[in-house]
Amino acid sequence: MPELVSMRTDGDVAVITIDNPPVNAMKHEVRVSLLDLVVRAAGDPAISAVVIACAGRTFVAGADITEFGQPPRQPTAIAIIEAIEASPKPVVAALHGTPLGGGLELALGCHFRVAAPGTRPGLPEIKLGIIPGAGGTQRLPRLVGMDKAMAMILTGEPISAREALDSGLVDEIVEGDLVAGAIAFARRIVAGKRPLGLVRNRDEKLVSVRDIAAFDAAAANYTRRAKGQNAPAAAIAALRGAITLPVADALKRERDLFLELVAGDQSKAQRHIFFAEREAAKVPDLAGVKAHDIRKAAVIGAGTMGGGIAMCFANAGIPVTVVESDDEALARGLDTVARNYRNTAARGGLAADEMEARIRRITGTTDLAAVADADIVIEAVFEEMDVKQEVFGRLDRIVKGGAVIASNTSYLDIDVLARSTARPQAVLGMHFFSPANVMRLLEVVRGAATSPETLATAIAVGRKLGKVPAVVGVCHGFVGNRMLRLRSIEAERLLLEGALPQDVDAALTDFGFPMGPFAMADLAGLDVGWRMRKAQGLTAPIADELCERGRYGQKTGRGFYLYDRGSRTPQPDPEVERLIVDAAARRGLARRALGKDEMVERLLFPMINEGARILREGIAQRPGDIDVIWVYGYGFPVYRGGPMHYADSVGLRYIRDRLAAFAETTGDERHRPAPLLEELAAAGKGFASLRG
Ligand code: 3H9
Repeated sequence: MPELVSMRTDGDVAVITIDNPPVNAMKHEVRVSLLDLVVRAAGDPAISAVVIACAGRTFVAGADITEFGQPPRQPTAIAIIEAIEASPKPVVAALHGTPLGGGLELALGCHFRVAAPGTRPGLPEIKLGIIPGAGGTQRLPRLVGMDKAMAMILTGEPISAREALDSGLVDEIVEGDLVAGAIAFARRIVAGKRPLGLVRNRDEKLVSVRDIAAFDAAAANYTRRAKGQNAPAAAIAALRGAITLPVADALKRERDLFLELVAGDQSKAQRHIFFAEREAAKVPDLAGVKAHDIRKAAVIGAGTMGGGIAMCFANAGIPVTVVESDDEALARGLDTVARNYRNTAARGGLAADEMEARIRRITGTTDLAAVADADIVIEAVFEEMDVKQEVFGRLDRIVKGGAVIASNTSYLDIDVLARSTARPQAVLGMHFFSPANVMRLLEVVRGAATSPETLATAIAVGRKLGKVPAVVGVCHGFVGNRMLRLRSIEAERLLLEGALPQDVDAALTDFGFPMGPFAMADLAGLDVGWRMRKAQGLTAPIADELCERGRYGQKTGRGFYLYDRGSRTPQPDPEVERLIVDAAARRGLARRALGKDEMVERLLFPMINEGARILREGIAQRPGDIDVIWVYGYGFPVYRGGPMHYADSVGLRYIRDRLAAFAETTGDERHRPAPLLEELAAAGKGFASLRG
């Protein structure tokens, strides 16, 4: 086995190589060896410069996240950076891949940085609910300026190699052999006797931001969007230190803030999602199964979902044919897609030539025969079983052998659809979320007959489209919508019991959801849910009555709320209040004041209970899969880790007892604690204990 960290010499240049696949995370053993070799090279009279490089696909992509939550072990990354800074010889970081987090901080501690083209450096700690903890908030603004550093640290997004060069983050882009280029660079430094300034002591880019008011105004742009989260405010506090404190004090402050966050619940929840996201697409019996190559795709239906799905393929560089039944609907769908692209380009999110290329990758037709050579066909027609069955039957006669035939249905039975074809093994569900080109979740629905190759291909395609695929089984509404249904029922009940739409929505937005259920329903269009309920023989007392009055939500200017012309801001409507009060009176219900905490429990605990049933039925493989589905598809606050992780943090005994109490008062059998929840609560365990 190769050593985790090794050193070789090239003349008088020492090359230290880290080799800890897959991403060269700086686990404890790596830190021990790296420190040892840095000190050795610094003290070796035969060595005049040092290069730190990595084997494999990337320079160090950060601290080893699995070590967080355990007591810190010496040496920390800080000790290594201090040893580098104390080195009398130039230390050059040779960057490639994704130098992230602690990896980039290590590079920032070096005297110089060179990078391969295509390198994408960044400080993504904020996505894990923490801040850089090894000097990133101090050294990065000193190199690239405060504005850019703030953007990188507060969004967590990496930058390109070009931007890194232009902003001063790296000193040179090396074409060709990176390590050879880094060695040559180091030799030039030695030969030119360039002084070894430390990044921590550079101040020239901070002089202009001593204006605290301007700093605070820029910071507010980021923290405003981060309600409820601790890390963004901490990141700002640490960055502020760069312009208000001596560097040693600012570094200490950053470290204290980092340690506090890393020990906190929010980071724990976000780390859970980081790993759950990667696990959700893993299916034990798929090991070794090869996904088919996807070179050409087809989407049936040019409506909102169909158009959005086509954009996903076009964005990923895959040509896609969109099929509609008539010319007018096709033109409307393609126009919407083109408008979406133009809007993105106008906002600066896409270069004009790239926009054109993406639009060109989408071809429209009314001839279903055009999908004959597609490697994957995704059906996104009207949500009705007979319509879809008919489409599947026709596709079966046209689509080439070996292609995947997927349905974007959000609740219909995939097995019934599969039986409309003579190749049920090629059929599965690929449930995108609206807007499909934006939302990251992809529920991949495995039917009873779906073959391993079909499933592996759908997962691989999902990844290629930049989605987070989560594999689920067949049941009405799959995982996400099946749980959502419980929440919707409860939200309506709360109205009858005494709340108003704005109260219920505020309870959930305060909890951290971007939107409450009623504002969300207005946005989606109340008629959509109404039609689905009617098809399934279901009712929703208030929503149904609003629809009967022609109040379909934002599109009609009235729904659960009122909307001023052209506005998307919901305003409470006295007519809705009267409607609710009357509906409650007709049912003989005495309305009462409901507290926010009570509403949150009433909305979320029945969903968690349903999650327990879903797990017992094997519809979801793991609790983390349900969490990923809710975070990426339904806006569950990531810093609470998804419903099942949240349930564990609240305690399953408490949830069981509350559900039992709800069942007594509502008489709703679905509130009875699910057997799995009962068992875990009785054993004093959480859902996390179900992991193998
Ligand atoms: C930090 O550095 C704090 C410092 O400021 C303070 C102290 C120094 N640790 O994503 P992939 C695993 S915080 C442990 O599928 P890709 C991952 O779970 C850290 N494991 O590959 C997966 O395992 P498996 C800041 C890690 O090519 C495998 O590697 N850094 C880590 O699509 C492959 O990952 C970050 O937040 C890690 N740091 O994407 C970077 N990273 O195969 C987090 C990955 O068993 N990582 N794994 O499922 C990423 O963003 C992506 O993994 C990366 C590669 C872009 C690097």
